[in-house]
Order: sequence, then structure tokens, then C-alpha cells
Amino acid sequence: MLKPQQNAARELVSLDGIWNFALAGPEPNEPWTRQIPPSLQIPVPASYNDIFVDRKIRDHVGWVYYQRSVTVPRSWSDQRYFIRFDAATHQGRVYADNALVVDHIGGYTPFEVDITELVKPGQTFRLTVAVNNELTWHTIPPGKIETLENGDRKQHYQHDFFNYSGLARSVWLYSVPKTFINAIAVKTHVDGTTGKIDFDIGSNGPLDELQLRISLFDEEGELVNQTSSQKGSLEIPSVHLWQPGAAYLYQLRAEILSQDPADDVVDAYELPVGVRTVKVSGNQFLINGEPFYFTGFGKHEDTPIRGKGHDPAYMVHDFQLMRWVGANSFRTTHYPYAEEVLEYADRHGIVVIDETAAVGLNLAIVAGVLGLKATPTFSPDTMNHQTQAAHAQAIRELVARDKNHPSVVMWALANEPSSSESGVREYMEPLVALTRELDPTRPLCFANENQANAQADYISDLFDVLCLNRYYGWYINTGNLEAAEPGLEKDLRSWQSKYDKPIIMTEYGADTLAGLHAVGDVPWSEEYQANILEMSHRVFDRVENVVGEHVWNFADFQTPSTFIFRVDGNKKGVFTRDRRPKSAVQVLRKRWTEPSGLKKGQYSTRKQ
Ligand code: BDP
Repeated sequence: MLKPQQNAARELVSLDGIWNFALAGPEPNEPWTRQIPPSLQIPVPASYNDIFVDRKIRDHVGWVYYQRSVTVPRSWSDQRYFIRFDAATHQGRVYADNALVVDHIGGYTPFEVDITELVKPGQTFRLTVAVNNELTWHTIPPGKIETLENGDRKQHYQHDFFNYSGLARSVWLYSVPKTFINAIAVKTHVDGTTGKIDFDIGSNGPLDELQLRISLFDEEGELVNQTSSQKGSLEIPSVHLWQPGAAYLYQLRAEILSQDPADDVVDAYELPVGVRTVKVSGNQFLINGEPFYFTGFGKHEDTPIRGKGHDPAYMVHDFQLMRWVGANSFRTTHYPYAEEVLEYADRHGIVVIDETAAVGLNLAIVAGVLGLKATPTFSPDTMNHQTQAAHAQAIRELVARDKNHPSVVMWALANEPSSSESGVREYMEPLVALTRELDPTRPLCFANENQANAQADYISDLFDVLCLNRYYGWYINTGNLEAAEPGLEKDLRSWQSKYDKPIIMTEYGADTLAGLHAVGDVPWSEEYQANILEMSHRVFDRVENVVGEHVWNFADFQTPSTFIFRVDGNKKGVFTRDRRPKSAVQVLRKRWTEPSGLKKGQYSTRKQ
């Protein structure tokens, strides 16, 4: 499914703005069959939870309804037209007047529906979107709903971020010609100084008398190569590579042309393409054949009031801050981010580890924190084949959406699944095989959690890179960095000697209250966060296979209300939730931007 775009052949109408809003009542009353009163109105895009001053809305479990009226332009009589949702978290059911037109499960990937046969050009219709935020053992991410004595329902889940819900990304109405381009896949190769783009263009039907023209332009707008085949390769002599920190994007323009009148453009779609290669070789992660060292963060789509609502101002500012700190990369913890984020990363040469929403497939961690007896994670009654099927679908939709982004260099299939519990291999192995089949070009990883140490681990041999989340000095050896340092080193070396694969430290850090200062190693102080990072860096510099460091987290973020051990959220950000720096930022800036900083991976320092 291609991201909609505006050009001479296609029109794009934003449906963002203020919509009417209602919570589902106790009885099904089919609110899409009539006007929802404007007593509650809500901005789109935004999560609904923090918009209102009402606990019942913030903690609502179940369906909510968004509604507005939409008019299909009169001029679209020769077109097909679609309604597209960039995301509905976690399930979206769309009604055009009284008709259910599409139902989609999965809160972080787009879906669309062709409404040409339902609504005539010039007609106005009632667009209602029912959005459900329930998490069960069979959703990705998983969770469990408890019914309280008074009949209220409470959502439990294992992940450490608030279950922000609703329409957090844009909604579109767009048109395409009757015959149109509906898919493009590219893969890039480099041979010496020659680049090659393999492409495959899909159309909604046979082209018959129509013809294709595929043209490749460089950044100056000069034509580099052209062909008329639907599938093939375009060569680029003296290729300008997409490099971390030095992005270069060619434009692939796919056009459908008519014969009569000759060469009239029936449809067109433009895709930015970065030519680069990615490979794991021995204990190195290679981008364009050169060892790459990841510096950066795990992040969240999380801001005050908007929740997970996509906000371009925050997005650009976050990239500015990352650049200022010297981050060359980030992981889309713990779900696919808005497509605009990947486009921006493509444009600015930031490297991305792209993660599915499979977070919390681990019933031992929260049970451990709350002192409860853990139930098995993988069992017929918990994560089972239905969970696995939902996970497979999440992978399919992630790869389908993001496969053409040069910034994406690796797929992360899950965050902290219970990788030392029986059943995990049976659960994961088919998902690894599926991802490799969908995309043979990118390495795979999952983020490993501390309890699943190298000896106990059942699945890391299936993956290409060891991504380790470790909290030495915080959850382990709290306040004792003398013990934490050898502990971390021993842990990393045990993975290195067992698997000899590249290691990325995908999480490390400490909760820190901005403004709290202390001498000595006092947890929660700004100094302690800085000290933990410095201690960890000494270890990374000593362990040969470490090829990257992602601090947890870029910024403070909101967590579930049930996590009473968090005070207004997780405070492991090196920036506050409103993006003010804590002292630790200076440790990172020094290490990631100054020549004396990184001991290895000089390649990661910015080139522009
Ligand atoms: C890790 C999780 C991350 C949490 C973090 C923490 O991957 O989502 O927020 O711990 O405890 O286990 O701060």
C-alpha cells in the first residue's frame, strides 16, 4: 500500500482537524447510523486519552467513535477514491454512512478502503470510525482485561508505556486514476562505483494499451536512467550512495502513459530511493561495506496532551536534538512510528532499527516487579498460535510499509520476549523465517531482556545481531557502579563468546529526576545518570563485538497508571518530556561528537 501523494494525476485531501467524539455506551447502539452530537470534539491526529479532563476517557477500555462529514469532490467522476488511515490504535472499523467498509487490526500500520462504488462524486457522507484499544493475549502488543466488581473494565499490559489510543496519525481522502500504480518495491545494490536499483511496479489491473515509464532522477533533477518495463533493474554509473549522516536520494518516477494521445500521463508516483547496502559480516555491521557504529536512542512517540499523536514540530525538533547530541540512529521502540518519521530519517541520513509492536511477550517481568507468581508466557491460554498469527500480520504490514526506506537497516521482531522460556523457539522461528522471506536484504534482531542471559537463551542463534537491553547500575547493582562495571562486562562477554555476533546495547540508562543533583552515586540524580552512561561506555569500548549504543530513553515518557513505581512516567530520558536536556546529554555530546569520543566506529561520526 503506497503512501498517498498529490500530483497531476492524483488528489489528496486531508481529513485532519476537529471530529465529533463519543465513548461506546454499555449497550451497542450503532452510533455510526446517526449524527454523533458535538458535545465532545477531538483533534485528529492525537491520542484521545489526555485531551479531556475525564478519567473515564483517559482510562477507557473498548470502543470509541470519531465522526465527521466528508464530501467527495465533484471533479472526481473519472477517478477511484480511497479513505486512508495512517493508524487507528489498536483496531479501526470504518463506516461510510451506515455501511461498514473496512475493519483493521494493528494499531501502528496504515489501512485504506476504496469507496468509489459507495459514494458518488459531489456527495457528502457521514464518516464514522470506531476505534478499539483492547489488548488481549491475541493482540500485538498483548494484554489482559479484568472486569471489576462494579462492572468497569481495566486494561492490564506488560509494556512500560501508556496505552495511548485513538486516531494518532493522519486521515486522508485521495483519488487515483482508474488504472493506477498500487505498489512499488525497490532493492538496491552496489558494485564498485555502479549502483543498481531493482524495482517492481504493481498496478491495480492489466495495463493493456497503456505503457509504463520508469525514470530515475538524481538530486539535481537530471535524468539518470529510464526504462519501460514493469520489473527490472536501473543502473547508476558513478553512484552517489545514501550514507549515514550524508543522505542522498534519487527520485524514482513511475508513470503510466496512454498511447492515444501518445505519452499522456495517466498516473504517476514518485519514490525517493537511497542506494545503500547493509550486511552483517563476522562481528561487524556494515553499511555500504564499511563498519557502522550505532549511536543514539530508543525513543517513544510520546508528547504532552497529544499522547502518541504525530506532531511534525516535535518530530523535527527531536531530530535536531539527536543531531546536536551526535546520535546517528534510533530504534522505533516499541512499535512502527509514523511514516513521516522514516521519510525524515531517509532525507537526513539517520539510521533506523524498525521494530514491530510485539512488546510485552513476557509474563515474568511484571510478575517479578509486583512479586507475583509468573504464568507461562507461551501456552494455549496465554501467547498462543493466535498471538503468533497477529504477530506475523504485524510483521507483514511493517515490511510492506517500510521496505523501501534506506534509513531502515534492520528489523526488530520483538522487544524483550521471554527468550529463555520454553515455547519461545516454536513461537519465534516461523516469524524469523517469514521476515527473511519477505525481506532477504535486511538483518534481523530482537531486543533481549536481562533475565534471559546467554546461557539460558533459546533463540539468539536465529538472529543476525544481538540486541541487549541491560540496566547495570539501575535494576542490577543499584547505586553501585564498582560492581556494575565488571557485571556488565562479564554479561557482554558471555554473549560474545557464545555467539560471536555483533552486539548493540539497545537499552541502558537510569531514571533521573531533572533538577535533582547529588554528590556520590545517588540514584535518580542527574549525576548518577551521567555516571551510569560513562561506566557503560568504558565497557563498550573494551568489548570487541559491541557495534552500537542506544541509550534508554531519548526523552521521559508516560507509563500505565497501574505502574505505581513510576512517578508521572518513566524518567530515563536524557531529555525531559518537554525536551529540556539533563546533565547526561553532555556526556553523550562529548562522546558522540568530539574526535576524542568514540574509541571505535569513527565511521559513525557525521559526514555533513
Ligand atoms: C526495558 C523495556 C522498556 C522499559 C525499560 C525501563 O524494554 O520498554 O521502559 O525497560 O524499565 O525492559 O525503563
